[in-house]
Amino acid sequence: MRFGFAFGGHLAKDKQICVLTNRTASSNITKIMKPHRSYFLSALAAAALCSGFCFPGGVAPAAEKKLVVGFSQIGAESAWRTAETESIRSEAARRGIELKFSDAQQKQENQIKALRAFIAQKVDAIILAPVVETGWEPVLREVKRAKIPVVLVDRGVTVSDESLYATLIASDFVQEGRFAAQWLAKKLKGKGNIVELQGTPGAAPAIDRKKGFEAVLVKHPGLKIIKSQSGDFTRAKGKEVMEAFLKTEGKNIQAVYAHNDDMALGAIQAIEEAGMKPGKDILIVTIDAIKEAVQAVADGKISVTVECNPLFGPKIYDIVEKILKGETVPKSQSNKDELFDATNAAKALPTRQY
Ligand code: GYE
Repeated sequence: MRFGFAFGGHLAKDKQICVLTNRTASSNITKIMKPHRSYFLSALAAAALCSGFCFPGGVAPAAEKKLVVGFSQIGAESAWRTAETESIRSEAARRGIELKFSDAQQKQENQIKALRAFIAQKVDAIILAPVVETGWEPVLREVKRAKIPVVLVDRGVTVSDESLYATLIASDFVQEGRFAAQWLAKKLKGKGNIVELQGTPGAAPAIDRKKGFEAVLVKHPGLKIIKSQSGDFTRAKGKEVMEAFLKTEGKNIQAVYAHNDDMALGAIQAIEEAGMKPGKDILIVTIDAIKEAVQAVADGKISVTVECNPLFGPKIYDIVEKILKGETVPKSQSNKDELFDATNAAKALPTRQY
């Protein structure tokens, strides 16, 4: 007698095993299903079903247990993040995975609470988009003790023990910052005053995008960041901070470096309201490549937007499923991203997915 068991809606054909009695079933299964509870429960349920009534020479119906994943999302501060949420939610639905979604409204304390709730709910895996880099060790230790694997998405954490998470999937933020600076240095011929709109303080993309940008600036002493402040990755804050920059520096500003498109779009409004032309009087370089920003590049208002792909859904569940099967996955994986300027923005627009 053989049976298959279903995992996240997919039948794991390679895990078909012979079940003679309930006892042998359990012992076989324990070996094969390690290290995760969900496999174990699915298989036990299937074994119980089979011991009650077996189909002579046939295949017993598969016992299904839906894979349950908790997703602690940062918030909805940018169009990029909304696209990421949508990708992770829709792919869960497509695969028949039950997704427990929690929106932290940009607060780490809410994410810590969400993680504890996921432990109590005994989810099979946790996806965490950490708002800031530090302060995660205690709660990640609790998750580890509960034997729940954690997949970090889009932002990294700083921990002394890397076994506290299974893997990180993100973009290379330092490289994004470098690309933006290289493009600007070339355009301004190594000379000019820049104002910087930083992301959320303490967030990996804010730290690394600054680092990458400044690493290039060191080679161009004529290029200077004259003002730098956080706009929290939001359009409203980006506009507000840019208004303040314009008040104190005005025509002294040659370029804006925004850590994301939403802040750049806010800055455009501020520049226009001050009676200046974005893209002419003041150049704008930014990161994310959301559709609206690529459109602004095509319209000549943004000079360049460096892509940072938020469509993690398919990749993330491939990884979660691998981890739950006990397969090894790389500790970190980064996306391959492009850059959009006047040479390719208009052409790219019809196929932009976010
Ligand atoms: O650039 C920004 C968002 O963490 C990479 O967060 C992400 C950043 C993205 O709010 O738009």
